[in-house]
Amino acid sequence: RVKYSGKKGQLTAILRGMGALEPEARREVGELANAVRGELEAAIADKAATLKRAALEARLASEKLDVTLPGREKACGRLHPLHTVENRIREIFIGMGFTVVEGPEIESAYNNFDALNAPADHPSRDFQDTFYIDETTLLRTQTSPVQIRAMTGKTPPIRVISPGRVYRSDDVDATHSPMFHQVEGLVVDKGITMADLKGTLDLFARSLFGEETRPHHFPFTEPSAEVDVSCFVCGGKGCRLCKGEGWIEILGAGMVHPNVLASCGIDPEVYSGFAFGMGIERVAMRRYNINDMRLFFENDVRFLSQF
Ligand code: 2U9
Repeated sequence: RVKYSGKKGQLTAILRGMGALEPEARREVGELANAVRGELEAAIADKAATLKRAALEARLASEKLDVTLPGREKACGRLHPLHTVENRIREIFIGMGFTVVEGPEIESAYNNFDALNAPADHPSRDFQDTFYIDETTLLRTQTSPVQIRAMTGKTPPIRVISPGRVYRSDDVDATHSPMFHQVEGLVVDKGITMADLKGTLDLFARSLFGEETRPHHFPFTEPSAEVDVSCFVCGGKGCRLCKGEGWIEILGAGMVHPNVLASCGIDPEVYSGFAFGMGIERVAMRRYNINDMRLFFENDVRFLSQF
């Protein structure tokens, strides 16, 4: 292009020189020069297209993509089994009209013990059994104080559950940990009886574990109740984990003491209520047939990725 039609090109020189020619010769040279220019431009365009195609082919050859190769799998996180079980428990109670309430893990000894009618000499108040921050502040040993907060200054009906972490100065073994998870529940209204407690827990246990659930007689205190599940290691025959009993406690329950209602400003002559509490780790052990609580906290992905 530069050699023939550039500024100093040969064809350009001829076109420029045409002014000096006789009119006759100028017409002849003009026609010829125009024809040559047309052919030149066509040849240049053709060559440009060929070069462009060759460049594309070279690129396609060098950047070849094998679409039959297997894809690279994305590592995807998932819920911890304790969270899955907690979420399921939340769903079941929300379905029965309960509200979920949460509260602080650092609590006053008043909310954790006194408001719950725990006598001053109760063994769980001991410095050996509870993590105290100072004389009046502690790591909650149960989520009951959340319900004390939910009840104080409120007018029944009250239907709440409180899931969360709790702390007890226990030695670690297959069914104990100094930090574990609970869901507690509380219902206060006019005319609440043990029958409401039994119906609620029965529906809960059937929803969570299926129809092969049965009430189990708990003869030691009254009115109290306990929900046991057959041992997740021996299936009920009796072994070291269940201490030969074949059953493992997952939930305790009973009627709320009138003093507890009164300390929250609710008249026990008018209202009554029931409460229950369960350990989420033990529920999850039963659900997934896990024989050691420590597995939940070791964070071994080979264990966690199974859920
Ligand atoms: C208020 C009043 C009473 C909560 C309750 C239990 C019985 C119970 C244990 C089960 C296994 C704790 O996780 S565990 O170790 N819980 O036996 N908890 S009644 O009672 C309340 C709660 C709130 C205001």
